[in-house]
Amino acid sequence: MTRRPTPEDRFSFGLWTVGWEARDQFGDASRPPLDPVESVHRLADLGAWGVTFHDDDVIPFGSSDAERDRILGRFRKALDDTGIVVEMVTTNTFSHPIFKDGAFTSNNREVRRYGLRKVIRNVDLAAELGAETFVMWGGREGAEYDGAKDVNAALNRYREGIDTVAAYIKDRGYDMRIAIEPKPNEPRGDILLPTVGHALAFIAELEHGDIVGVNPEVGHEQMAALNYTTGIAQALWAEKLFHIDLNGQRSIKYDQDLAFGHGDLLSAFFTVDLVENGFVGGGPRYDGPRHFDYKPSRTEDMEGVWVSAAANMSTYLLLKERAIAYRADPAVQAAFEASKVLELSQPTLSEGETLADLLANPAAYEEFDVEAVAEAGYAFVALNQLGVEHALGGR
Ligand code: GLT
Ligand code: MN
Ligand code: MN
Repeated sequence: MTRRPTPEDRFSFGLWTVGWEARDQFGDASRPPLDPVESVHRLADLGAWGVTFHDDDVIPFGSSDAERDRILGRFRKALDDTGIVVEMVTTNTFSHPIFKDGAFTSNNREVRRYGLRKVIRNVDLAAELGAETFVMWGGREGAEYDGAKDVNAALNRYREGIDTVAAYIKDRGYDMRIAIEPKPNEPRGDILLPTVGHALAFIAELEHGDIVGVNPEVGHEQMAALNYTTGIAQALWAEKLFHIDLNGQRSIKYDQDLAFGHGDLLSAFFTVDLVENGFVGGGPRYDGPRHFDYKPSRTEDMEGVWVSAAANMSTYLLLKERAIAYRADPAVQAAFEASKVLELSQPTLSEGETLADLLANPAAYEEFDVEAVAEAGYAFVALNQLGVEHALGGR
């Protein structure tokens, strides 16, 4: 790999990423199980800073309390030995068949109550390990058939579930925020809160929405032909970008979870540009972990798993160098000016100007030379070409 990260880069990985045994809908596992303790050590050796996990990634579903304590003891030792932090924890409410119709929105009330208990138990573990973010990916919260789910009731139950967890976090005084991860479909035919926009609208309806934000994943937006960079931009604008899942996706198809940059590379460049440099005209910044949620392809052996983990970080660092050079280039600054990108930060009405003033101003309308202004181009292609040239290392 051409770039080696350090913990200062704050790269983190889900243990389910490198630990994926590559079992898919059509084939058996192509790799052996990976001990989470080994993953922690290998990721630390590669220069990662943190890990994230589902309860079941570390403690197999159904473990006794004694077994759980023993496993967590070993796991904590690996964290202590390597300095790896647990920045985020999430709950598996999708693998076991009990959750086949969802957890918080299952039609079966007993399942919802069980799901809530599983999540709350995991919030305590997350707090013990110092995680600042608690992700909720409701992969099974949805339906295949429109008649099978009362969406009004489902959203009420979703709200009840998340508000209950958020209230618990506050009650216990945990320094933790919830991040909802949207996804349009897969494994359910349709998943509730399918996009960043749906999730933001949902959060606005919560009682404890102040500690609830989003964890958008590159591929999940791109599966729906949406623009990831624009999605996280709106989440930032709403001050709700609590976490990010970086990976790669090549157009509208099943969720590929490719390594970061192995899908739409130019989109990845502008994602890194936004994360590292912020909005061109200033505004809220993302300062959370750079978290990778990818799957080492089924074709890879164990060596390929670690090569792919390093690839995510190397690509990110390369794009970060390019994005910094892009913003620093006087030609790019001039192109922003020529394209009026910076003018968009100016309020449409002047300070103190009222709508009545605008209505009474002939220069704004009656005398405004619509044809002349309409004739001028915005030179966006020239600006974008500078982005492409920087991304390719050509400048
Ligand atoms: C699952 C999903 C991911 C989510 C994880 C968190 S689990 O692998 O595909 O996108 O981030 O629950
Ligand atoms: Mn995914
Ligand atoms: Mn994800």
